[in-house]
Amino acid sequence: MKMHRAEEIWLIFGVAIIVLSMAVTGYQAFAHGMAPPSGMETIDPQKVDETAPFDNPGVFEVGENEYEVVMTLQAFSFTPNEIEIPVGSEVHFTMTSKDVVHGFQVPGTNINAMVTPGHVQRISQTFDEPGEYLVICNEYCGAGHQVMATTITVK
Ligand SMILES: [Cu+2]
Repeated sequence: MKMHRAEEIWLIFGVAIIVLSMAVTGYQAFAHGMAPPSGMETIDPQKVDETAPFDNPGVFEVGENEYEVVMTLQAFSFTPNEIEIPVGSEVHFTMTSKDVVHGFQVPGTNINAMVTPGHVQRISQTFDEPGEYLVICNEYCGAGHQVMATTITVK
């Protein structure tokens, strides 16, 4: 096969780039032990009540206009049940389940999380509009699933 000199050069150049990229990626993955980020936090679901921060659920001010809500979900309620925050605050929810899989959804916002036993779920939201926000469990969790709801009051 007859090849033009310029074709040959570009072919070598192209193959060299592929080989080099594979070598760099391979070196990073194996030699440095790289893995995709997971950020998974686990907790013993039998010991939620004794494990910080879930031994003291509630609404905490963590900064200017910034709140953390430490929450446990259990059949068929949310603890704390009353959440009140000022308008415009950023709220960080830290949640876990004490029994089965529950959902944490606030219709009209982007909050929609699955809260599973043995894991810590984190989700943040800024509430710019005052009002009563309905919170519902959207994962079927048992006979009382339909009553598992609460509200977040923003004022
Ligand atoms: Cu539930």
